[in-house]
Amino acid sequence: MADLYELGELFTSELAAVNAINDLNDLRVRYLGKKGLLTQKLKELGSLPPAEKPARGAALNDLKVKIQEGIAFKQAELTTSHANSTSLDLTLPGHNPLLGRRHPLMQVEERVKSIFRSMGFVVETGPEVETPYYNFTALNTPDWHPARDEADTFYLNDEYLLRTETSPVQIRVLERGQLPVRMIAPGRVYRKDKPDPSHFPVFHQVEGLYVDHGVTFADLKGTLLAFYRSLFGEETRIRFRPHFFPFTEPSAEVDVTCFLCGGAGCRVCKDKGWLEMGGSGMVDPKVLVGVNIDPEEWTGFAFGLGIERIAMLWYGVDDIRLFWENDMRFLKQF
Ligand code: 2NL
Repeated sequence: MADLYELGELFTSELAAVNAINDLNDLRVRYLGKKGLLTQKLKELGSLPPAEKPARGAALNDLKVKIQEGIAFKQAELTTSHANSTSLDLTLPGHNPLLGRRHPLMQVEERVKSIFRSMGFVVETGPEVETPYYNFTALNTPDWHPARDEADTFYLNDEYLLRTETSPVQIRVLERGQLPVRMIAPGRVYRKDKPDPSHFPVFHQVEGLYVDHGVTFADLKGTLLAFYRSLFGEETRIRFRPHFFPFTEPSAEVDVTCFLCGGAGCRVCKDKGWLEMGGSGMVDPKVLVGVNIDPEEWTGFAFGLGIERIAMLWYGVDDIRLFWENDMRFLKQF
């Protein structure tokens, strides 16, 4: 039976070398065709002495099954897997999947949050759909104030509006009655502004609030100075210009020395040397009374800054609408 063993081995090695359907068909004919190698052995069976026939017949049948199965298996392999029928072409250009990254506005927001966290501020969030009470009344904004006008604020109905600042988050935190409070509230805010290079009806703010025993304007100045030095560099200076907000008294706008020229004047600061950064002030006692906090016992400072403004100055983006177009050519640059 050694000849059958050798035929089986020959088949196995020939089958392994087959890589195309045509070659497989040739192989099938070579073994199982009318004049095939196995077919000849089967024909010879008849001329054997009767005593040898059963064992020889069984061995031939085993080999036939092995060859048929081998061919069927190879055929399935060749017809289902292209990788096995075509060789790997290493000269083809590779796939180049796009790498995701954070939106530039979120990169700036993360930087701002991280600096304030390092100074002990807790990040708080709240609803973007608000009530006129949390958005205006609790912030000492009178009924007649133009900010309440339908021309400036998105009202959903008589009861609800899209928040115009993140201050309502701070009111909700103060309402919990757990003092002191040292928090920032980042998030989207909405105003009915016609889109132009510096306006868009949705944008991002970070507001900060610190209420404790004996908080003064000096704490406000020191906190914002430390923040802007961390953000723009340790040489940065700041200045406060008197202003008015319904929710703070006194109030001030904050300027920082230009991070590009350091105050000498350049294209970033439009030759002014200073960049306007946002508003701030001491929390108006009326706001504290409104959330059941005694202004004789507690005082606080608050501030607000715009994320788009920082991102546009920092990255040199001259049109705020670019942040909302989600054009990959723009977003890839950050
Ligand atoms: C700006 C002005 C400001 C505040 C926001 C605030 C919040 C509470 C109480 C008092 Cl709960 N004030 N927020 C105060 C001053 C200015 O934002 O120019 N934002 C970009």
